[in-house]
Amino acid sequence: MTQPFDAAKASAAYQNALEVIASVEPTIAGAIKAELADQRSSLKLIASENYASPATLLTMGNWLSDKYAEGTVGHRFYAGCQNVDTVEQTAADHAKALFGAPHAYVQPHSGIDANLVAFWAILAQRIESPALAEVGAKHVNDLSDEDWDKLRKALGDQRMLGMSLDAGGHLTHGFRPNISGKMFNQRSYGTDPETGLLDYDAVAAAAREFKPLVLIAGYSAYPRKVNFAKMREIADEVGATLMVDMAHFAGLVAGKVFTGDFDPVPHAHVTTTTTHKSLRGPRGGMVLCQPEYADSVDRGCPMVLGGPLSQTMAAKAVALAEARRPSFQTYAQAVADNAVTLAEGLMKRGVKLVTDGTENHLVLLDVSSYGITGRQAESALLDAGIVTNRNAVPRDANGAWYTSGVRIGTPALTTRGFGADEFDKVAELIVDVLSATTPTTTPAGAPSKAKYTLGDGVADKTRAASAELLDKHPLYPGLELA
Ligand code: DSN
Repeated sequence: MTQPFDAAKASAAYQNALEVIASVEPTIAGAIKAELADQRSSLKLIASENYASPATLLTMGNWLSDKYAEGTVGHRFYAGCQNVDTVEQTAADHAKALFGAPHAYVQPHSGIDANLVAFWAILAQRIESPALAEVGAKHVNDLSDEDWDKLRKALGDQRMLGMSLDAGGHLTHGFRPNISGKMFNQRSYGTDPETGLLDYDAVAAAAREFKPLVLIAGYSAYPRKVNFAKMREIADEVGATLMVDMAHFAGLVAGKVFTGDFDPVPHAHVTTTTTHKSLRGPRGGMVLCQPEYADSVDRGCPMVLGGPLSQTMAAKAVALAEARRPSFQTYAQAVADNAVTLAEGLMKRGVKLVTDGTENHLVLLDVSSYGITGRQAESALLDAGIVTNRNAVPRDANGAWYTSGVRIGTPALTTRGFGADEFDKVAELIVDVLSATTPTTTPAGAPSKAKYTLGDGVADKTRAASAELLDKHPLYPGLELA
């Protein structure tokens, strides 16, 4: 399911590029080659990773990188931006067409940056403060530095309601380690303690009580669909702006797996995403929004972003063009189908999954029944060549560092062409490793949360079985480097 490409041309392009790089700094050329070898030889199951196409990757290595272009299309703070205008407009046009969005802003350098742009736009658009009238301004965007001093005090206590971290929410949804937790007074909604599912009545009750300015929907570790029509009803009832962070599942939206009530774009006032996860583009971010937020969103640079990375915007345009092809819908459906196969394969072998299944691209394993932490599971799986990441489960007794969970996603291996048979085998390999992992004992006699032993020969046996699967579905087939 890799995006089709001309292997001979891609091989020549990369080989020549590496030789040019090696003539200046061979260590870097070596690291680039080694990364391809590593990616080819491991079972990549990190839910937020993927493999972009050679066309997308090659688009990032060129002279577009040398151009400054702060501002927006047709309104730049530098001369000579006509080609960057073409790039940015093309990417935005593809994004609008792909997602059916009235407006798209493709400059954010990452998901966090996209969220910052969105937060700024919502504050700028929504704040009605006596301080504005006091200084004779209609809009936050019109304030002078002096006005800001007054307004900062009057803006206090803006509220944000988002999913709790242990239910699968994201740090940028109002949590303290991120600026969003400082800009906003945050409250979280969790999931039902019995089912692990989002309880919309509980979200509505929290919204009625808390009256947030921003209701955030979206997640990085919740294995289910979200009904965005219901979330919008809740937002409307309490006068909140609905912001959806679809970073994880943008590929499922683009590929029409999530439609109707489950497609965030028509329901949210502002939708943010990264472009490199299930969407399979270059590393970066993007904001889609309703027309009334467009002017503030377009002020993202220089309000909260540095100058646009034109080479990355160009690669976004290429990846979005790929995602508009029918083959991407086949890919997205396979990502979701493979997640179901993986979930069933794990559950039939006795693994406990949060929510007892999946409706998207990821599954969240609760590994506590193996007597190990998420950290031990993550490390033991890595020893065996299976790349995952530990993740808290709801109400996690081991906290956010050691955790009791492991998050596993299907986008990357689906790009390699893995199907139901392969994902069932992957489930078997994961269970073999977890079953053979035992915590060591601390000097005080308690089980360690970090150290472990893995049964003799399990890592080698798993690597050999993985290699068979990986050989059957090579990454970038036909791409050869000397
Ligand atoms: N780091 C991304 C993830 O792995 O989900 C989200 O920020």
